[in-house]
Amino acid sequence: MKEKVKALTDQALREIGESKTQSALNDIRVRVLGKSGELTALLRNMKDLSPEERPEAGKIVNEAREKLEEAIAARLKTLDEETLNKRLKEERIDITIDEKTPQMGGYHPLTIVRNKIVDFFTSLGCIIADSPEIETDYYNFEALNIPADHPAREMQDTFFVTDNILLRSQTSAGQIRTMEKIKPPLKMLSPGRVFRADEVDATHSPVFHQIEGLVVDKGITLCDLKGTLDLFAKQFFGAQTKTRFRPSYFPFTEPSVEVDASCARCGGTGCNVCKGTGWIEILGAGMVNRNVLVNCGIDPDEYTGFAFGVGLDRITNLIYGISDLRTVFENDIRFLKQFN
Ligand code: 2NM
Repeated sequence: MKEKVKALTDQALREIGESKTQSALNDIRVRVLGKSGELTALLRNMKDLSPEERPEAGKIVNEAREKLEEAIAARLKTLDEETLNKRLKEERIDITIDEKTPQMGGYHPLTIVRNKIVDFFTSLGCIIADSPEIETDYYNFEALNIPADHPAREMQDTFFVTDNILLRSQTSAGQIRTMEKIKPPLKMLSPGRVFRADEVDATHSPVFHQIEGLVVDKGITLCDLKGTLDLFAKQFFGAQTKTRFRPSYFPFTEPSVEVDASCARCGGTGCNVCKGTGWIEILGAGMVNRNVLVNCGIDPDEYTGFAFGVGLDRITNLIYGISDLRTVFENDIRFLKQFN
């Protein structure tokens, strides 16, 4: 018995010492110490011994078990350390390796200019109002004092979805919705996408961007319009910028004006940017037509308002000296990168 245990223990100790992996070590443990293991089998053989021999035999087997368990635990610790060291060595981060420079995204030029315009008018107290791109005839035309037989309807070729539903041709459609909801005093700005059935060329696109502003309160006059838009021009084209207001026509404003800014490139002496005139048209504006106010449930004898509309695409091209509108819509990375 004693010899058998010793032989088995020596053999197992040798194997434990030589085991190369945690799983090999576990196999040895199961084979020798497990429920149907070799050492356990020897313990079972005790029934063949005399009662006097049994305690001694039990002691021997238990000592062997303890010895083997200790050896396994020690070997496991060594193997775990070796595994960890191997991983630390293999998975070390090489901080001298070249970094992969991430490609940084940036804002689209239209977004940059829109944000600047939005910032300027919110600083004057305007709220920003969003509204549907798909509109009804009423909000896009009727409420804006453009009745069915009005020549202005022919001026703009509109994308109709049905007889009554269309892609908005101006963001003023949404300003009507806001005036219906919010009673004056009201100061608002509506940046958004608008649609007209134009052929694509260097200055036209069926999808473009408008920013319209609207102020309604008691005692608003053309002076407020002029002061506000003059400040806007100075902010955008430089403090030395002058503005001039030419009479114009829009169905939704009366009187209506076209606003020019002195050319920032030549300072007003005439160059190729301003086509020799010294002036650049930047927006259209006017005093909100009485009929429009009435359509929104606002009393035109109590309240007056001014409104203006800027073509974001045109202004952006002016600011960055972009000569072809198409480059702004194509989203060629080489073009966009220049604005970061
Ligand atoms: C322009 C020019 C002049 C305008 C008018 C309105 C509203 F809703 F109040 F009637 N919003 N925007 C307006 C006035 C737009 O764009 C060239």
